[in-house]
Amino acid sequence: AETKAVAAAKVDARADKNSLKLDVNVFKEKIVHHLRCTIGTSEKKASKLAWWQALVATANELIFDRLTQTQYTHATKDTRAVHYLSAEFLMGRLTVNNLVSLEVYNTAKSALQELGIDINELCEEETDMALGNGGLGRLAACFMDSLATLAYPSVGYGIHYENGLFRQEIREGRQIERPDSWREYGCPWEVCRPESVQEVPIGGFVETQTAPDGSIRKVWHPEHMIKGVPWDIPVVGFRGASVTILRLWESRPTESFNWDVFNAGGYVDAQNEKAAVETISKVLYPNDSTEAGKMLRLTQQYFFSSCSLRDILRRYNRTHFHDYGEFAKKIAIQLNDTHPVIAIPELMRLLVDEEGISWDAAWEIVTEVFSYTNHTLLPEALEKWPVYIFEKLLPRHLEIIYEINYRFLNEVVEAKWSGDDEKKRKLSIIEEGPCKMVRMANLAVIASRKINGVAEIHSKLVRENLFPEFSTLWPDRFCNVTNGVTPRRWMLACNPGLAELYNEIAGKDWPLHLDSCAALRPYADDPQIQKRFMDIKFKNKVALAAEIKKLCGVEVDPHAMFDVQIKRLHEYKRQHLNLLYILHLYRKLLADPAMRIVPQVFIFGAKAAPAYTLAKNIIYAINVIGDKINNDYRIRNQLKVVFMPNYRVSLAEKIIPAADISEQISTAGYEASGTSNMKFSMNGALTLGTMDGANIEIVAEAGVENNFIFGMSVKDVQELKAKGYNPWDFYNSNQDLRAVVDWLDSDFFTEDRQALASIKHSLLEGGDPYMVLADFASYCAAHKRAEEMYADKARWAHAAIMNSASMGKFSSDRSIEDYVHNIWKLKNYEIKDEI
Ligand code: GL4
Repeated sequence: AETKAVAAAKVDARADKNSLKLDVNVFKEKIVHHLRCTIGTSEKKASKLAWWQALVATANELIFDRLTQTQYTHATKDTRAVHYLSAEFLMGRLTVNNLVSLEVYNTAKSALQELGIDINELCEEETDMALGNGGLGRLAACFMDSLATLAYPSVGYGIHYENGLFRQEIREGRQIERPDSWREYGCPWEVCRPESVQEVPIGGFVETQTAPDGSIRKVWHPEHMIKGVPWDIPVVGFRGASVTILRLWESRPTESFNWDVFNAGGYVDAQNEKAAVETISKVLYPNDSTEAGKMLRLTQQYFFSSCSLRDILRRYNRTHFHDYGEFAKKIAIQLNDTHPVIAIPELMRLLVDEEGISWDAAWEIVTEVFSYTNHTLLPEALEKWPVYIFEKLLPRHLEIIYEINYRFLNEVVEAKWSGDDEKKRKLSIIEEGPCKMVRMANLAVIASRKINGVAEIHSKLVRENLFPEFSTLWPDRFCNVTNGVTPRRWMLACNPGLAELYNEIAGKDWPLHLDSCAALRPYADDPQIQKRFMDIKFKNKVALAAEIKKLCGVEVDPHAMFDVQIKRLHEYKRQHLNLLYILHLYRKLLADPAMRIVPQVFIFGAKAAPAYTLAKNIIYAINVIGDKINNDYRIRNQLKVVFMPNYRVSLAEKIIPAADISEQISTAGYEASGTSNMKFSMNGALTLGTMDGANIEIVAEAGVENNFIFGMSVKDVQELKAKGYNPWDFYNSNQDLRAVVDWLDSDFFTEDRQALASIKHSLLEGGDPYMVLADFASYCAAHKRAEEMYADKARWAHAAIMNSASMGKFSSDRSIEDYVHNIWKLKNYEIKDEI
């Protein structure tokens, strides 16, 4: 029974919490209290960083209480939960979002103001959590936000990278990579959980033991044990609906680590081995949609998958005492791409070798529990691991994979296509050849209950082009879940002006029911609303112009059309197509000095994988061409080109609300979904794009007439490829195109003409793999339409409003509901203040 003192303390705590939410004075006192008692400084001395830390400590009072309530509810109800395994979570900054979700942003802002501090400046102190490369990692972060908001029992599992995606500096136009030590001085949002440490074996050999009864047992004698230390980052649902945990594993040497070496006086050697283990969670691989194929990468994948599974088993067994009869009822595991697919043989191993369950029973559990999301069709992204690496790191897992494969080929494939060795060769988990490989995607499909793509067109291509035989075999396993993004971060928090407009028109619940933004559509032609909407945009453009001045030293006019392409640099995304158009405009302006165009600012942000030379040359080209154009008085400021360095989540939050045009110009069939396309539309930018990925669904909602669609369709691309694509045909027959391509091979822009010429080379001799030249003419025509519409202010405002007000479908809440209903089968629970 609760003592009176405890009951009274609870009442106090609750009253405390409420006053903290509502009362500026109480909030002020709390911040100062934390500044003094948590951070250990005073108002006079405190740096901005210290003030920010005190602000976070104050928010954490509310967050941890909600977390406790959430976990209590889920534990007492013994809920079914989803476990989202992802090598990447691109969380960005948390402060504004958490304050908004806790509904204390305005209280905090006023409290700080009274203390003489600008909340915006404090929030700039936070380093982005950049534990991901791009869309795939950011999607995982949006999903965490929605899971918490919809209060579904869930855990995100990933890697606690010491260094996230590299910081990009631009020196003389070139990308330089710098380490991103985001938590060098600690991160106040994360909590270490020593009580949940795991130990993971690796390396060594497998011994086959035969029991007296003739039965065979496999015993793995690992070479090393790695300690996994969990760090928890609470994710706050909107209005505190629930608090979900993102659990990230850090690798450390075990206590017993190399005790022998140590005792033998090998202090230095022992330190080396220690460093080797710590390397596992040291750094995020900076490749988006290319596999690294390195031993360390597989070690990372195995390390975090194994720690996560052990954590899941530990929690399950707290109430089920090693009776696995209920396991598949309580547990769903989502594999975010092939990165965590090693979890499949690992769960088999844990169940069969360590828990003593029969193979068949274990396989039944495994195939009930796992589902797999595919995020790309690019062949260079489909992970394959050399068998020899497996033999070295995970010998027992390799045996299990062979067993899964043997049963699959001889039972399933044989039953369907008896005697068809070609089918077996194609569907096998093992790719034969001089270097035998393990195909992780095949393993994922064979073991998963559901396999989904991330947009309608992509899911169709997953079925028809990537896994045609598998989808014949198991048609019901394949499905689509179109991506979404959280409107809390990507509208409410980053675009307060627009949020206020929706509050008035759609009511304050629109961030929970994005469909309700459609209430703005009837006003799309109302001059007053148009003015209001475009004034909000203009204000955002003024703010971005200031940021551009600060970061790039370039003056841009906020009245100009802001045309934005921000995403990873990759040939399939075709930043160089954009660049060719810029050259084309520039050339026209130089040829006719009297010409007047709609003033335009082309804004780029992109990181290139450090080893991707052509991508780095494209960054260089954007910078040197931009430099030339920006300083050419002859064109009278009608054209500006800026490359904003170190593109990341927090920069996207400043750029997107200020965009007029969203460039989504991938070769059709290559961009699985795209997610920034959704963010831009929500914020009233018009899409200039191809019929690819989610663009197709976006324009279906917002109206093709309100966007600028161009270029080949997926079918066109396939047909042209089949017929034999020759870029020279386009080069030779289009004078404008030839002129700009040739311009790249000149010393007009830079002494280092090689770098720019390499782009021309890839487009001609290189065969133009992404058909840039084939889409050039149509791309120019789309720009022309955009320029014409921009000149008609009312028409433009109409289109901008229609885009913003039609994005209900692209809330990540809808995506999560799709996952829940079609795949995870979860129930959510209201989280009350119970404990
Ligand atoms: C990606 C896709 O390239 C991107 O289109 C998609 O939106 C994202 C999330 O599903 O996943 N796949 C890889 S790999 N990186 C991505 O960003």
